[in-house]
Amino acid sequence: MPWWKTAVLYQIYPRSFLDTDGDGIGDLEGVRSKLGYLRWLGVDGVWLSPIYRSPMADFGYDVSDHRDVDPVFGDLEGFDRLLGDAHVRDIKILLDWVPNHTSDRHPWFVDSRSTRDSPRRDWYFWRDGRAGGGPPNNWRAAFGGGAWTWDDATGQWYLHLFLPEQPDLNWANAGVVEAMHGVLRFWLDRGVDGFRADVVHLIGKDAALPDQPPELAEIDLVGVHDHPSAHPLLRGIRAVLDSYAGDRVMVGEVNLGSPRLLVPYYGAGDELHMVFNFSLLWAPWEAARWAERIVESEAALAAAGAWPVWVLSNHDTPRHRTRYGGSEARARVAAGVLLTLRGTPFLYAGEELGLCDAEIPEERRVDPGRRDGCRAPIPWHEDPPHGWAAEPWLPWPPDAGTRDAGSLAWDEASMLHLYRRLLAARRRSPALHAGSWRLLDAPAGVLAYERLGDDGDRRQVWANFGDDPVSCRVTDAWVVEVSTTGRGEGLAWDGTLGTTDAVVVRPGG
Ligand code: TEU
Repeated sequence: MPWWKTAVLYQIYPRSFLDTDGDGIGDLEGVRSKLGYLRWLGVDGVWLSPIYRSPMADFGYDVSDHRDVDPVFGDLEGFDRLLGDAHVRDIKILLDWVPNHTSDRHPWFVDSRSTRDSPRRDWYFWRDGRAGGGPPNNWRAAFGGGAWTWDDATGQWYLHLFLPEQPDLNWANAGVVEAMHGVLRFWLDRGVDGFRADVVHLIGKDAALPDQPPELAEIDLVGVHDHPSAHPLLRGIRAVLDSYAGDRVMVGEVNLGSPRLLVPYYGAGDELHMVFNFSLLWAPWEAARWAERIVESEAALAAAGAWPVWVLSNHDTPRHRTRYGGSEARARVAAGVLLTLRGTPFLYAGEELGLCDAEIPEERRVDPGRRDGCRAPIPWHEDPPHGWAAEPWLPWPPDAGTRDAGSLAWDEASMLHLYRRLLAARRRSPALHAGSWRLLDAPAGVLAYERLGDDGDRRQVWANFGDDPVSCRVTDAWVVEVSTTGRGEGLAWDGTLGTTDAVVVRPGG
């Protein structure tokens, strides 16, 4: 199996991870200094949110130079040191590739907007307004308002599905394709192991840019735009990665609402290697809903031979412990499920510490999408500034002085050690990192499933989402390999589960 099918990957939002140069903003040296921690934790690779030169209107998702590191994070030599040290520790590095749009300060857009005759005019979407005035169509932008901005200098509108500072690239233009493939090659030549592709489904657009139908006219396109022209473009992108040795991988962010809509983005194994499945991230805290969504995902993806990807938190959504009402017990059960499903799980830095979102006073908010809470800095030591070289750009999350990595590393009963035990159990079990998945009958409020490895390795996971203890009917003799409460590990399992409690069990007795 290629490395990315058995791996557990870990998203780092660099500006919130660790500041080493005293500007209160995380940097690449901070990431490099924690590679030993990541190895100790047991993750196999890192996805770095954008580190490129950017005016930071959308904190790096508005790229003004794809081939350079923004000075706030460091420089290219510093990146090469990070990559080299990661590879020494057998940790892979994925960069965040932002194909749908650039910054309005990118030289390409500056050229494109300079005159209607610019050779790069068609690299972006420029259109006259409607006959009666107003923008060319009814599209809405993801951070509010319309998706078009008027440019006085050349008397046309330009398209931006996000901020006006993020003009959309026109992937029907061969120059754009060549230039963005060149960006991939620049980093692949440097040795990166792959990419997370930002809203990659949006690069396929109908050149006529037709109005959204009335029922979709009030929402932005991110969650509903699904155009077939994306697929030949993705085949071209995949061909670039496949021209490199070493199983270079691309995981796509495709924000469509159901797993069956994600399957086409794998192509016939010639488009994206992986596509984020957000169905558990969007699920309420109910065992039956989780079971339904896992079954639905398995049915859709397995039929197409598409490799599943699971995630509960990222830099765009409230952290899952916050979503679960602040319950650490629920976050522990969620980790027990996330790290034992079939496919590749992605962790979001800080979830192993059981962090909740930070409370952000209005005057401290800086994100256009009001996502600051889940981007709070990661605490490493108990005393402020918690291992950072200066007070950080955002407020600390709750309990930063007790939920810091240093304090939890000393507490074997902590969430951090639970993640480490789950990662170790996954790594040593072919059933967990490569086996099949099937749902088991279970009492109400309990999600249960079995994993089977080709070599006969076998595990079962029993997760009680409910607030009452429950007794499950088990047939064979089982030993508790991991318990989210820590109780009974290494002992025979009698089928009982406590309140909000999960176990990973292996045969034996
Ligand atoms: O996110 C796309 C996306 O789904 C989010 O923008 C979502 O619409 C928003 O968070 C709702 O508040 C990707 C990146 O992950 C995000 O950080 C960027 O802001 C966005 O694309 C534009 O590049």
